[in-house]
Amino acid sequence: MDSNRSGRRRFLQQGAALVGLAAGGVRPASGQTPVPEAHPKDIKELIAYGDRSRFVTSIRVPTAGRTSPDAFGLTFHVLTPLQDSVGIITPSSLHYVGTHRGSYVPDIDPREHRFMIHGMVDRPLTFTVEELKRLPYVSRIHFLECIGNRANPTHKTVQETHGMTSCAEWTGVPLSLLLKEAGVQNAASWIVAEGAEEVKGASSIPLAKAMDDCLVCYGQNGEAVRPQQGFPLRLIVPGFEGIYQTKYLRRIKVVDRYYMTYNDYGHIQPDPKVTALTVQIGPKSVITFPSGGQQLPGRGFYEITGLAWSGGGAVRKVEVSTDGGRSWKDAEIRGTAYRMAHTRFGFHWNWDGKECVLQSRCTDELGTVQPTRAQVAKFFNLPLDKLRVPGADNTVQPWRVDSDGSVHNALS
Ligand SMILES: Nc1nc2c(c(=O)[nH]1)N[C@H]1C(S)=C(S)[C@@H](COP(=O)(O)O)O[C@H]1N2
Ligand SMILES: [Mo]
Repeated sequence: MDSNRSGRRRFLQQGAALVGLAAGGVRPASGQTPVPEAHPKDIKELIAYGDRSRFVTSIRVPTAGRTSPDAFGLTFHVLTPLQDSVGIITPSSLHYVGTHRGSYVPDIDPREHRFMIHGMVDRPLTFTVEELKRLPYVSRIHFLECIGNRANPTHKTVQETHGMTSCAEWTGVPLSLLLKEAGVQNAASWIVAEGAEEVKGASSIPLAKAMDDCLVCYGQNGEAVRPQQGFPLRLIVPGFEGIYQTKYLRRIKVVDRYYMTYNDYGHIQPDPKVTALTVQIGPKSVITFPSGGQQLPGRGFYEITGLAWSGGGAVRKVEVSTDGGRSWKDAEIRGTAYRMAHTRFGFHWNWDGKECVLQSRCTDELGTVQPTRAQVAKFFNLPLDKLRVPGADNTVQPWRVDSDGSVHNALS
């Protein structure tokens, strides 16, 4: 904290220098398109549904090495441009899309859609979307993250290393309310949630979690859930990995055991140590500025900023290291640290123009600390060199700033 206070003092002293720096600007990272021509859309269209400025060109990109849609017209994971993110909400148009195993985006007429709760309940229930909307609802800010969101040495930008996580305000009916209405039988212990598309997104979820904080959502960031996020209904399972967040939700079966489904193929690991470290996302953070592919114009003051999140609840603390992990100092939480939500942090930094490595690590409300790759390698008894983290990868991401101001993935 002390260092941050003196950092702020220096910040004020350097006011004049800052004005000069701003003119230098920061080169945009990859994933940016050239500025399109003026008035690409009819003015009536823009009045009906607004667009961003044509000078703002940040876009999603497919997972490195893939194209989306692919040769078969199928969508693959596309990544959020975290390097351009501000605050904690991901605009719906930039939310990552985790359409796994190559499903088409279903085109569902909400008037035709039905959602059913059945299995070990006293009163099986079927809802239309309109009927669900008549029930009491809540809005909560939660992140989603795909288990495939693991940094590797070939990734250049933060979009490539961490772009399979996004955060939105989700609106819907608490699943507990619906389950209580259906009357869950005593012997029940799991639910299976199923989506409506051809390769069904089905997952087994503990009943305790279903009764705790899951939401059957029809709203995303103040409007209907987007088709790529599961229109007209999607399940939000706060803090659990992406595969549990069933899109196009059409059925929840209450059962008395874990059901193996298509989702489990290649997903559940035989090693209990690995499996224990999946399901609930561990504490994780990443610096979004400065990050790989960006260019600092010169030495002087910068505000290091990034995102932290955890499936274990709220982020309690974020620390930043500017010397390759030798020393760590507390960053400031910007805004509110919501439970199971992206949390923005900031850290005053004066760059002396020498090569250095920037890292962040977070601690959640359970007191769990984000590990380094070296710690994970030791835990699994694997060589650190070319480590592919088993299960969920929540390791510390190092960015190397070269003396010319260029920023690189320090894993490469
Ligand atoms: N119905 C359905 N739900 C699904 C999937 C799917 O393919 N079908 N993919 C899952 C996976 S693997 C992830 S990571 C998240 C991604 O959610 P998003 O596309 O809204 O970001 O949705 C999950 N829910
Ligand atoms: Mo995923």
